[in-house]
Amino acid sequence: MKRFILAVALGLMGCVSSTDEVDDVDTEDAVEESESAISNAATYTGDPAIGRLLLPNNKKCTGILIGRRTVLTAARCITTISGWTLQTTNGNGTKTSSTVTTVFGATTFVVNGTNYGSATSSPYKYPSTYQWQDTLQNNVVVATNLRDDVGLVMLSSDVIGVTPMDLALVLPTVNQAVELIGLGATGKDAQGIYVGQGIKRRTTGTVASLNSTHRSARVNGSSNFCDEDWGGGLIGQQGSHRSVFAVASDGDAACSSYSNSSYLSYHLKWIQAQSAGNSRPWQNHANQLDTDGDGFVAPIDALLVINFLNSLPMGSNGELATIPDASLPTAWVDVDGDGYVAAIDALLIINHLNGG
Ligand SMILES: [Ca+2]
Ligand SMILES: [Ca+2]
Repeated sequence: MKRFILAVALGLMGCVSSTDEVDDVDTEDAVEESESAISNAATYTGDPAIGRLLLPNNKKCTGILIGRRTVLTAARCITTISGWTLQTTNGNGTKTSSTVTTVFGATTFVVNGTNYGSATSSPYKYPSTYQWQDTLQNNVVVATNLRDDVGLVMLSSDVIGVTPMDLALVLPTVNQAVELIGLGATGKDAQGIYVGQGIKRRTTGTVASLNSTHRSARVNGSSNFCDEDWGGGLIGQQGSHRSVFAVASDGDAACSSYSNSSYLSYHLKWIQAQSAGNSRPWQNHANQLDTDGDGFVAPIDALLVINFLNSLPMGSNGELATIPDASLPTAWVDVDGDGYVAAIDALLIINHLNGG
């Protein structure tokens, strides 16, 4: 049955290819804001899907709308940690937690000027045995070992009028150009207190290195993610499509040396499952028919689905895999957003092309 449908799809592809011409126009740069730093930066008005999370106990973070009611953030924003063990000598050493507890309760996502309340459950991706460990140097926290610092806030209702952002399907790469966007602090005042939170800011940088143990990407720079930017986005280009590659996780206390962000392609299956299909990580939210994300619906978008289907091993049901590997698509091939790649995903594009 599957083979028959594919044959039909391929036949239709031939018709479409011969009749449709697609202009080869580069998509314009999606970001035309200044290159200002997150520290002491001008405000950034783009990316309405990136908003502020108001959490219990007056805690605040950044969140990114990735489904109509799914907000991506850092696990550290929606958990509490306790049972600290200090092992220090002359102010140097480690500080290790023993317990991680999910925060339940009133959480508000402020997006595009509107407040949305959350459901009571906030899944996070830390391993169940996770221990948070800070490194102390002269009594100052200078690094953490955050790992899989990925969390979701599920809203009680759909966000209206804001297109969710798309997740990158591939890992970031070293030297990749990225944007750092969040609503955190600009730095510290003379008393050492973080200031300037609550305003969206943007800076740019390049990925300095990847940590495969913590599954994070490091960006060095004198202006960087700062307090309350956690949960913000490390955003770059996958092909010609602007996508969220990683979630802001931690950095140096002065916000002027480095940051680490948990990359997301490893967690797409988890995100799909935890959001009950709401986030649809293998779907292009801006236009689900545009699987390569170049801004046009063209035969190549259907062909990418068909090629991926044909590359699946014998017996595969098309369910998208758990972790990045050779079997994962590098295009947003799940047109209907059900978490599987099937002939229907190609046919939806082909039918659109034939009808238009
Ligand atoms: Ca396309
Ligand atoms: Ca599908």
